[in-house]
Amino acid sequence: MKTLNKWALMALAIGMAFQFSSCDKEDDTTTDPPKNNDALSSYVMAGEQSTANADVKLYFAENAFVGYNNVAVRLMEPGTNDMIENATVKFLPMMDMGTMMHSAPFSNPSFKVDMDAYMGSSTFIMPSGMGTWTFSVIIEQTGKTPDTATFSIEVMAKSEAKLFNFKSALNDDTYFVALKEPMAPEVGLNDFEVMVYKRETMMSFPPATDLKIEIDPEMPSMGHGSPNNENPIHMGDGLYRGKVNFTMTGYWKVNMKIMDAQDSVIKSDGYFDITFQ
Ligand SMILES: [Cu+2]
Repeated sequence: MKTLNKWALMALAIGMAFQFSSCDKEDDTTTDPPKNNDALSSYVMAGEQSTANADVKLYFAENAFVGYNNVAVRLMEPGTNDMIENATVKFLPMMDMGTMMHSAPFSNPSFKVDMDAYMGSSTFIMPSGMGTWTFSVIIEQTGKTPDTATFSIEVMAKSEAKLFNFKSALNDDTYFVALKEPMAPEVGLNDFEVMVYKRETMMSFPPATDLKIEIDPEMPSMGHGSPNNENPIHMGDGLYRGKVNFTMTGYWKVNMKIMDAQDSVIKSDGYFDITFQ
């Protein structure tokens, strides 16, 4: 794969050099990237499989982990490099724990031209080891029988948790909170984004869209917080976006208080640990 990319890049570079020298005054912006290029080059391929109607490639933004994962799928006509761009693609993550099975929060993908791929998400709620994960890609194409490609995947837990769950202080409702941003924190104001899902059943985890969240970052080792934070507000589909201000590098604990639509506190001591240098 690496070698292939290198050769592809080299071929591209040679092609561009040739174009440059052979045209005296074309505009110097490059042309659109070729189809099947490397918009997913930073992604990790988790597997490839052929179904009756498609060759399926599954990618994660990085090795699958407990938390919010960006997921990409490419579909090719069987045995070719011809991209299928107009299918309806659905996901189904599933964990088999021996005595029981459960799914996870996810969002079905849609085709994104700039990525040449179907882009969606999956929020894994447990690491492999406590059971085994599969990730199914369901493909529907007009006039064809629906196809499913099921991949075995490994889900690891990061050393600093990117997900916590809690039971409401008011009832038995269980929620999952996944940190989406910052993934590469910097000193200063960072986007702070979490996805919140409610567990309806072991197979259904819809977005929680009516919560209020307050954040309060602190540096426990130094006993200070920071000014100018912005509480995350709901943007749609369970995404809450605000700003967190990290005034220096090191270990921060971002405390979270979560309220329901009636302003009753359902979680008073949620938090994410975020360490960066
Ligand atoms: Cu599990």
